[in-house]
Amino acid sequence: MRILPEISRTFGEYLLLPNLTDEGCTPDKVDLSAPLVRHPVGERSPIRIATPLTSAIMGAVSSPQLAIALAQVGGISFIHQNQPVAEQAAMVAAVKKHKAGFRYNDVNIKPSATLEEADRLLREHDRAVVIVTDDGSPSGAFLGLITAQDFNFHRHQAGDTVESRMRPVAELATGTPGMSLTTANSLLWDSRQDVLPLVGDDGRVTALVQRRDYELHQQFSNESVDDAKQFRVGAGVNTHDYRERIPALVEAGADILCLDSSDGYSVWQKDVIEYVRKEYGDTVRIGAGNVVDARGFRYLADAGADFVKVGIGGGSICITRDQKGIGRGQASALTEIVTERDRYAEQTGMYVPLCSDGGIIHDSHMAIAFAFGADFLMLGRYFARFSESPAPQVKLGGQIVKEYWGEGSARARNAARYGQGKELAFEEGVDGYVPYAGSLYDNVKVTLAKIRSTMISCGSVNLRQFHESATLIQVSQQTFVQNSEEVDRNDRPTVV
Ligand code: RVP
Repeated sequence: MRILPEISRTFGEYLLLPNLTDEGCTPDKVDLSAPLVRHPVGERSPIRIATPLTSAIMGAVSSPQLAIALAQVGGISFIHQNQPVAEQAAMVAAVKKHKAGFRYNDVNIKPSATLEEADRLLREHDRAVVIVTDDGSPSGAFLGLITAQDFNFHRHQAGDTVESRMRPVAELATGTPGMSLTTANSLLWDSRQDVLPLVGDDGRVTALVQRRDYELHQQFSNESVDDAKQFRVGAGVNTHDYRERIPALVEAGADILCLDSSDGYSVWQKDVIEYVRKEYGDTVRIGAGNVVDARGFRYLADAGADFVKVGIGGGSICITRDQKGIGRGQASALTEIVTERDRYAEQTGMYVPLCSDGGIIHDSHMAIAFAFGADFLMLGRYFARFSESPAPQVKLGGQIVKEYWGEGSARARNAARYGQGKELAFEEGVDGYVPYAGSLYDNVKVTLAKIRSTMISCGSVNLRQFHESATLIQVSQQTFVQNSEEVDRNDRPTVV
């Protein structure tokens, strides 16, 4: 037995002291971009994100809808693994297909179909246009386009054919496969169409360029996209069915994987990383965790993890510390592991990014986590409150709330995450509510403005600088207790 000579501390126990703010230090100059995966010191990480926020690997948090919204504002989501392989892969594929400079032609209809069917397709797929092909399949011959503006059920019968209202190919501008996105966008705007189909010599549509995608790109210039301009998305994996799950996720287009475990300091995680390296080399990226000390970090970094996730027991819905007596204050865990990350970089020449996972209650805690040296954050409660999260929205005592449950709760029963075998013998999380907070776009904008403002006060225009120059001070016990009581009243999930 050994007892560490320190106290386990959380973010709320610290404040930042300002540093000199000079002329070059203005909010518009702050670069919040962060490396997502390991890279040689001095080189650029192969995957960077403009917004250093990721959404938790949780059923209540990361859906395709949330993943798309988060990628649009520059972050990345991790689709949860507590579901059958095919369902998780379908969620990943849904994100990858949603938007691209060149989008897949995936919503098609036959000319003989009814307007009612066209209307249903437009709504179900949230599209402005359905592509009409001779057999109604993506590989059929291109005949025309039908949009919501082409018919109105006050003027047209639901049973009228698509052919009676579609805009036929002869009247449409089209592009050719292989043309650049810039040329395609110019054609699109000149034609005043909502969509430009790229049509091959065989008369089939190979891809679409949509006006809406162009507008979104202008609005969110920080999007997380891959080389094909498709949104980036991550996916959780476990140490049990990885031989089946990982190939399916890779096939679905996942940009990055992450081992999902409450305790990642295990030989099982090393086995999974070795499997990935053997099967895919560096073409598949995988993060590992969670750990709370230097030994755990080094073990996973040596095993080849692309990033390491820090945090045990700090999640807002987590009761692991009560149930198992295991965990560590997030501030203490980060302090030790950040030192080890930097030592590891010096010794090996390899920088392994750190993700601080859980325990962010106020936006100010995000700045504190970065000040401690985190490269990027993973958040559950924060994202669960938004309209894009998959959790049901309900009214409770006159207040609108969203349901939010832990992966170790009886509701999620994510036994693989908690190493409890096939069934959860005891709970490690609660099932509760969080106040509904509106759209992700609006909230992330405000949160990032706060982080930028903190960094400006601390004289930093990028995270690396902030890591190096931030000065933290511990608050008194009395201040901490007062803050915690306030947090309990206002922000923590209300347990059912
Ligand atoms: P928070 O952002 O404080 O809500 O924490 C989210 C994190 O909590 C997740 O990313 C995960 O690491 C952890 N978690 C998820 N479920 C549970 C649980 O049931 N104990 N904990």
